[in-house]
Amino acid sequence: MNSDSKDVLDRDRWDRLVATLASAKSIGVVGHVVPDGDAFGSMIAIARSARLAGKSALASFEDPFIVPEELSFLDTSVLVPSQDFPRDLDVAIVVDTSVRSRVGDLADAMEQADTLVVLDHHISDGSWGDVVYVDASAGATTELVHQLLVDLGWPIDVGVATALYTGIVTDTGRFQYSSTSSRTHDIASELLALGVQTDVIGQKLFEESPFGYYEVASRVLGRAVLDDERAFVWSILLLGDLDAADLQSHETEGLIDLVRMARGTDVSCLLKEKEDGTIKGSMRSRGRVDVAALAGVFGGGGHHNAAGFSSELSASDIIARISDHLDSSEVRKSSE
Ligand SMILES: [Mn+2]
Repeated sequence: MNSDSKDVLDRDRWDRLVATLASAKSIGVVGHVVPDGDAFGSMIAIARSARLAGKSALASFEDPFIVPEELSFLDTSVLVPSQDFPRDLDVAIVVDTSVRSRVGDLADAMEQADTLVVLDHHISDGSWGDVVYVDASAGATTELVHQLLVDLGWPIDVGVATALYTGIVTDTGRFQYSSTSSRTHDIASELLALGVQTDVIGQKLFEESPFGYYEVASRVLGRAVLDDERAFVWSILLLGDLDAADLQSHETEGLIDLVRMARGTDVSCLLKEKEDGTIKGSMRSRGRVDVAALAGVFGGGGHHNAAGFSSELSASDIIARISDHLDSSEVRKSSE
């Protein structure tokens, strides 16, 4: 397919997306499990803007129904627990993932809606949803949501703008990852003009943690292993660490940003023990290695520079497999 016909296809998909939402009277937005700033931002921006436009709208996500303290400045009034998600909606829209299993039990309820919409910036096979729009060049799903709300002509007040900005500032690593584009900054500029308080948001998101986080961070950093040969650094968070520090698992999302700091490394991995006996892995790359492909080894996925997976293997087996793949030509090839 040449790029012109791909553009036409994308245009068609986008027009269908806009038309579907424009004609909907009731809309339910769903983010992926354990929503991050982009998922919460996308959910809340769409639901709040839709309400301001006179629609019936709400947002939800899989239990546990927790809004992390660092996102408590968002308009949480549009959020309902997953058991209250309606089954008679005109449109159900999933944001920040395209994968059915990533919304948990809500998938069944979503599929009862007249039209199931997917809006995302992760590469996927596009097999789920009636109306699917995926743009992997977007720095955050909220960049796409912003364009959507503009094209719909729905109101963007300071509450909507704050939600949109939150998705952008978190998913682009404060405007520094390679996914950050001039478009990212253009949108942020518009949002600031609408009254978004970047200093207040920045402090909540990036400059605060519970004191117990110090204990957990010290344990995880103390266990870090540097594999010089493979330019690989990794560590593990044990279940007991959280109890010892009285910390919830959703409060450990930023730990990978500490683990990935080691100079001279390309790839980092943080493993986390889960209650159900599985291990969750977060991976980061400085750009040479495609960690989405690496996460794919365990059935996970993500972006070139940030990806994740869940596994029933032991920690040592997981690290051995990652090491093998870092040695293999396959990963090297995708890194060139
Ligand atoms: Mn995202």
